[in-house]
Amino acid sequence: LIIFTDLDGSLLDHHDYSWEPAQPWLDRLATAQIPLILTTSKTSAEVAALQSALQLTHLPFIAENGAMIHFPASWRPESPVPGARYADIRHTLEELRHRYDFEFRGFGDVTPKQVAIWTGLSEPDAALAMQREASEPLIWFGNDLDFSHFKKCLTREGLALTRGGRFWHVMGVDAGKGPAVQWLAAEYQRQRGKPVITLGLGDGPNDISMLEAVDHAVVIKGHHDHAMPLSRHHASQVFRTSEFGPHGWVQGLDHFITLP
Ligand code: 2M8
Ligand code: MG
Ligand code: MG
Repeated sequence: LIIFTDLDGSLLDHHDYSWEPAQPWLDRLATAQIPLILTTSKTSAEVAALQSALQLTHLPFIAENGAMIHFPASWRPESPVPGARYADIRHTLEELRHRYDFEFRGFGDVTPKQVAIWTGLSEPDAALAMQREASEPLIWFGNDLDFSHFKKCLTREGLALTRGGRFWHVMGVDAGKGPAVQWLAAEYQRQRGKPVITLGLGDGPNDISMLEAVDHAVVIKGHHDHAMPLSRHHASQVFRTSEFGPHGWVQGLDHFITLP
């Protein structure tokens, strides 16, 4: 078994980013040596810090909504991640804004103080969230008509939008949590020489491709009103939690896994 989990609004509380309710399950997974792969829109800098706090540094992780996959030092696979670079994404965004007067603000437009206000992160943590490599979170202030025009412009530039808990995220059209999860699951399978079973947990629209890529999916109740439709062609089961964040995360693992 391999577990892929979203962070904000899933393992971490949407408001205060704590994972306390999940600690007993984290301990159980560690004892049973079940890999827990952090799969998030956060930056590599943020995930590295969290991996240490969660004692998961021996495991790979997926950052920036699948645009970045990181391996522990003992792994030497070829990096599968192509895709857009942050500087190019920013360049495209600035050009589109200049040309069409689109009203949005990305992390690259503001100070750590502003990101801290938007997110509730401390300023040092906000600074880590701003160390982006391959995706840009933004807030859209314009109208719906302009937004669909904005989307079309991004498509023409080979970029796509996905929705996180608070932000829209701009990234390369081929990136996504789903493809990254598929790639890592295949790599585990290759290393182990036998099929692996996968379980995924997530609360937001940007988690849908991940939840569709795993065998068992936990849809954690989210602080948003986006429907979370899953087209279940391959997966065996979907469980939807009644609780938010880490409490829902615990419900999901209780539902699918029995461990001492
Ligand atoms: C951003 O991502 C969240 C995840 O769902 C969002 O869109 O609301 C990320 O850019 C991340 O780097 C940051 O830590 C997080 C803080 O809420 O916001
Ligand atoms: Mg989330
Ligand atoms: Mg996320």
